[in-house]
Amino acid sequence: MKIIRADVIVTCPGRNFVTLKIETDEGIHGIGDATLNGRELAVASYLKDHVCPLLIGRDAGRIEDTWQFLYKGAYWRRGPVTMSAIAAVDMALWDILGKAANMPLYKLLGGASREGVMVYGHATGRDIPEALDRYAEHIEEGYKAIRIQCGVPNMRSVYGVAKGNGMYEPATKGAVEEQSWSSEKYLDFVPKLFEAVREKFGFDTHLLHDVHHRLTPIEAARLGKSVEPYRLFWMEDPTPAENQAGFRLIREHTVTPIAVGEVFNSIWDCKQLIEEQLIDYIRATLTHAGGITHLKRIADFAALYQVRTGCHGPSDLSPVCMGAALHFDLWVPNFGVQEYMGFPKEALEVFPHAWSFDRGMMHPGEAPGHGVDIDEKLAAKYPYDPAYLPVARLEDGTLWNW
Ligand code: EZ4
Ligand code: CO
Repeated sequence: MKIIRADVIVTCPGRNFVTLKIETDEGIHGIGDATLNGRELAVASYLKDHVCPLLIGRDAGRIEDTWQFLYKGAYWRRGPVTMSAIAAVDMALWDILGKAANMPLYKLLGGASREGVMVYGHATGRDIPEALDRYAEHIEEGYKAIRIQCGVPNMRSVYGVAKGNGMYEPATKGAVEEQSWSSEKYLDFVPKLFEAVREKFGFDTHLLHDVHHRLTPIEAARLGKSVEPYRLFWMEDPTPAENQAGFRLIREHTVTPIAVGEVFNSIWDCKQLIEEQLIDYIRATLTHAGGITHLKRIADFAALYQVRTGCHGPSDLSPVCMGAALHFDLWVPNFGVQEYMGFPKEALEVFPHAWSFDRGMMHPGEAPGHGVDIDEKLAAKYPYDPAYLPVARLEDGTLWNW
């Protein structure tokens, strides 16, 4: 089966998504997600201008060889743009293989390791009472794992809190939003949030929290230690992870589990973190970390060290990534949890999908391939709408980690 066409579709049904569609001479097509929030057109161009022409005439079934060809053949290895582009090709080819075999992707990977995929939702509030209300709603909906984020008193803005009553969306149109940050205020406040959750709801739900790279290693160590009585499922991205050895400092001081890696794009970003058992969950995703072929490699390596998966699943990864991720999650033996933020209604219409949600558990469905398609006519109605992720500044104006 030969590849005869490869097209990039950029669409904004509620938010921007980049999709690669690969067609074969046997009439089977597959799609892959290539969305890199705030830098979408760089990946679209990488695919359109540099990768699509190379795909024409290739055997659609040689997935591993195509991955190696695009990775090694670029000479310039790794990086989010390159790896998201390779991921989209990889996802589309696995989709084609599944359709050709008339099998859902999870069966091709080795079959289901569990009945369903535990996902965590986001409970966010401007203050503790509001955050607790959202937490209660998630319990009502059946969620077994819930992330909580909350406004910090006397801080102008904070990560992860929805602006109105709608969905949380960090990217803004036009200018880059400048947020303010104080590690001192946050560190004083956030243990009270977890205390309130455990006091009100007990320990029956998994409690998660995203620090979003804001602390230094020693501050993260202090946070982890101070919240041990609330038994977090994980504390996510406590400090930026370019320096993997920095996590030793956190690990020496606390047993609060650590999840890292939503911005990672290759196994090399987490090699030391995993090998030295400095983390408990690896958050690398299909779209940003080289697709199924590469995430499989990361997960298998992580399994040797009892590190489990916790794939990133924000609304800025498309429903295509969500579908493929659920197949991956259903199979991967060392599964931990999957993030699920939900999608704008228009996005769910543009991407017809086989996956389903039921009381905090998801299933990829039984459709051949990854089970997600794109309605190109509908997609064309939502033209690209540039948006940027925010930045964070300390109260004296110093640019910080967002
Ligand atoms: O801020 O995907 O855990 N989830 C997150 C996300 C990220 C966005 C950035 O595009 O940290 O909400
Ligand atoms: Co995060």
